[in-house]
Amino acid sequence: METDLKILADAILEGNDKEVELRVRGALDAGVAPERILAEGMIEAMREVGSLFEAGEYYVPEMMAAARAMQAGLGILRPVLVASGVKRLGKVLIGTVKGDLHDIGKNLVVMMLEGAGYEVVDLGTDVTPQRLAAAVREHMPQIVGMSALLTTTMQNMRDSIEALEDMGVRESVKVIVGGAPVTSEFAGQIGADGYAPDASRAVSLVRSLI
Ligand code: B1M
Repeated sequence: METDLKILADAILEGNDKEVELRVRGALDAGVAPERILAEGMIEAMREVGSLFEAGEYYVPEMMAAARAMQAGLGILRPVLVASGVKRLGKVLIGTVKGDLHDIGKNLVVMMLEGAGYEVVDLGTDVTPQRLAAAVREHMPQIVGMSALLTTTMQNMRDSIEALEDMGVRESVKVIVGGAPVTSEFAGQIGADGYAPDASRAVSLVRSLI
């Protein structure tokens, strides 16, 4: 099975979305746990994509192809991870911060939260602080989640928290943050209520905060 997950990872690296779909289906049919397919086949591959980009062996087009292939695989995993008909445990509003277009990690957090029974309002990517604050007013969630993948855009998390304060809604929500460059120290510095390093721990964090 390790070999199959390696073939899946290679298909993501090659940006071969059809092969990715085939391999994810195959692994599910063979009884491999979806969490394992995600962690060992797919997330691992994206880590490798990042290393190849850093090494100058991959450029943006390759990164985009890999991301597309990853999304294709997630499309197959989604119904398996997201349990249907579960009683909603609370509402989470989430988005990738202003200036940032990375959404694979955020989408995973959304899927895991939905799978755990939370209602999720997903604002997508490049969410300005003002849009976030207005959406909190409109949807009145218990939790606001922000994702950032760039060291430059993670600074916008602070601005977003300030926008929540300016709009008078900061006290009504708990703010959680995550994304590759984000740390719990950073979360503390910007006044967030919590940090999670990955999607499953984002679920535990939400559970502990609601
Ligand atoms: Co970009 N990119 N990218 N990229 N990209 C990174 C982030 C980078 C680290 C690559 C590298 O140099 N090694 C680097 C950032 C460097 C830095 O800031 N220090 C980088 C760069 C430089 C860029 C551009 C500037 C490149 C350019 O144009 N020259 C550009 C910026 C565009 C923009 O946003 N304005 C860019 C563009 C892109 C693509 C569009 C091509 C594509 C994104 C496609 C998409 O998302 N739809 C892309 C990709 C794919 C990556 C890498 C390779 C993979 C990201 C990913 O999906 N990882 C990435 C390298 C890397 O991260 N190793 C890279 C898999 C995903 C499951 O993990 O997102 O970390 P992650 O999410 C995890 C956790 O972080 C956590 O849970 C998730 C699941 O476990 N988590 C949360 C995430 N959000 C959370 C929120 C929470 C809690 C947990 O609570 C709310």
